Amino acid sequence: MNFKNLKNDFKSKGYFKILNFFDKHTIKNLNDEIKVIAKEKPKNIFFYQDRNNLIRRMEHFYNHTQLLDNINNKIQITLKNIFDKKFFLFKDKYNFKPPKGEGFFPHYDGIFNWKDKNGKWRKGWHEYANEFVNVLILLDDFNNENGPLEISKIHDKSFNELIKNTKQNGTPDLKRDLANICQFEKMICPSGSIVIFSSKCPHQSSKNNSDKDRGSLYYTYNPAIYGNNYTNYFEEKLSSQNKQSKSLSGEIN
Ligand SMILES: O=C(O)CCC(=O)C(=O)O
Repeated sequence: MNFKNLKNDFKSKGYFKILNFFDKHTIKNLNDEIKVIAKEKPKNIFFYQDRNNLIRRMEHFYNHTQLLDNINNKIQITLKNIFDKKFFLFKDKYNFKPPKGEGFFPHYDGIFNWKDKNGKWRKGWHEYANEFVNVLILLDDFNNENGPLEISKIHDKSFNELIKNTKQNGTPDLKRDLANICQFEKMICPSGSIVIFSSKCPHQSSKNNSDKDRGSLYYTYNPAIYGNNYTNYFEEKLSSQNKQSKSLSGEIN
């Protein structure tokens, strides 16, 4: 792995992929553990459904098993090697994409306004930090049929500028005319690969048109200079008055 090249790719495009970062045995164990969690639905793990009542997401689980925690530790070390600075885990999510599971409209991550429990308007994720790095761990192969993640070049601007590019409806979805001029690259990679991308990269995906589940694990980090926000973020998300579900709102194609 050439850390310098990866850092340069991130600087110019806002994303890069590392193929086969985790071995197949680890991926199988992860898939098995996630199946058990999804079945047992522990109380402190949060589950979200789409408008077709399919379970599409779970959050707040990284310390539920030793393996999930080890994955986080390994990624933190890798981020430090690539970016020469320490990162804290900001949030974790697992996206379920069953056959016919809908895609995601083009969006940034964390660029939306939300009302806190006292009725005060707050600035998306940027209440907690000004830089976020998403790490996607592919738990299944991503191919043309199963609605792979698609990423476009970073819009490296401030929250106040980026929010003007969004629909400003409580989601970070991009305005249609802007989304139309983004050039999205499909992340076609084998399971075990990881994709590292800035939250300021527009990204989208289409419906899962295959007959198999497609799972993806996302760990999002902020540089350590912004502190450890994991607990605070989830507490405030739960008590937020903004109940608009981020992007589980419809297929795009
Ligand atoms: O898993 C996908 O299809 C895309 C996920 C995504 O864009 C998100 O969760 O922000």
